[in-house]
Amino acid sequence: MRTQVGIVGAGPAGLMLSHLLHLNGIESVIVEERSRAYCESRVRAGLIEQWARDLIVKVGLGERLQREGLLHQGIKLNFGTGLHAIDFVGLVGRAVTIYGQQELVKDMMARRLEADGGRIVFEAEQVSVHDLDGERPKIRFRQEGRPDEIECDFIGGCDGFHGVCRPSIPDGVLTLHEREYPFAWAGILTESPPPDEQLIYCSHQRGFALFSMRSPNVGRFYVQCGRDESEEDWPDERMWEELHARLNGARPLMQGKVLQKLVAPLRSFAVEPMQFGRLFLAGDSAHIVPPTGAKGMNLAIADVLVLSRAIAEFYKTRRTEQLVTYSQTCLRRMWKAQRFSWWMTQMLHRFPDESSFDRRRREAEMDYVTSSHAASMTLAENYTGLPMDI
Ligand code: FAS
Ligand code: PHB
Repeated sequence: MRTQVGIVGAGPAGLMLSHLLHLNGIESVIVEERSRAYCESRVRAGLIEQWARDLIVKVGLGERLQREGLLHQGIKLNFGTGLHAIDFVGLVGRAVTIYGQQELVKDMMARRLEADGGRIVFEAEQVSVHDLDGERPKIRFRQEGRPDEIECDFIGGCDGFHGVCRPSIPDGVLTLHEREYPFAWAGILTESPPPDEQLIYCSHQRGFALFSMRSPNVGRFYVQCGRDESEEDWPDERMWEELHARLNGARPLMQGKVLQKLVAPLRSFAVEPMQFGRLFLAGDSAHIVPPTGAKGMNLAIADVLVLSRAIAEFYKTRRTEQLVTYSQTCLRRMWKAQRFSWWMTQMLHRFPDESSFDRRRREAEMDYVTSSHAASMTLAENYTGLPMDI
């Protein structure tokens, strides 16, 4: 099979890249190891930055998001002295949107496959990439036991943290940066109304907690837990007990049926450069941020916006400037998102070896962020998404 751009992975990065290329008249084929149903049911991100929302609407993917997404004008921090609102619109004139990642994936799948007749190879096995530093890179895979190959001009490595694209880059090319946090998040999706119409980030001596949502009747709640704990360690009773304790009576919390549960370790990870030959890494395949800043999916969309423009320039003019600067352009934004995500994580979580000095310092930081106009503006500016020309 031959196409212009071969893409590995049908997550937010791969699907958005394929769509943006299509809008530029560029052909692409996505190779995905899972089934369509699995990709559309994977519960992950839930928060979309202002520019990303505007882009999704602008490129014709926002019809359902505009109808069902929840527009949030701010968040609340809950610590020692109670609930503190951060008014994004008042501070920086921007908001965020709560809309499940799997809902966005469903919308993008429907557009690619049904509306635009795009190609996605699902349940591909033994996927591998080849000839990355040549003019004709290739994606090889097996489907229903039969070997197949896609020859292309460029490969979009959108296969997430555990994919094959990044590890296919020869040793010595990439520089890895990593920070593992001594805790994880235990999260539930539950048929109960969130305790507030806005997200509540809690910093409590028992640890961090987050009260997010997917709709006015479906809550998405997380608690900080031990890095080596698993879902089995978090039976529903214990989850609700900790959620009540860490909300600390700031709002009433109604319990409901737990629909889904996961435990996810927190890490900060990044590779430089995000490109090798004709392979361009985008999204979680190149960088992971702790979810405290809600940046992961937004960064994936930012990467492929830059990549789609660079590839469109190449096909229009054969000029390669934007392809050459792809990595440094994305890294600049990614490191600011890494900084903000680390900062939110260190301010709101209790570190196991934390001294009383560190605890008091964190409390002073939360007090400063919620009582200083300048400091809350900085949080609002980063949380709602640093500007991106769409
Ligand atoms: P993805 O991992 O989503 O997609 C990669 C795709 O590649 C998958 O479909 C996978 O099946 C496929 N694949 C993997 N290996 C393959 C192979 N060998 N061959 C073919 N296909 C392969 N981000 C936010 O912005 N906001 C949030 O609120 C937020 N909350 C989060 C909560 C949790 C618990 C977690 C775990 C993450 C959260 N994130 C959040 C981050 C998350 O959303 C990721 O950043 C986002 O999924 C990244 O998208 P992709 O880069 O497309 O990678
Ligand atoms: C979510 O809704 O899943 C969510 C929201 C904000 C975060 C992390 C996760 O910081």
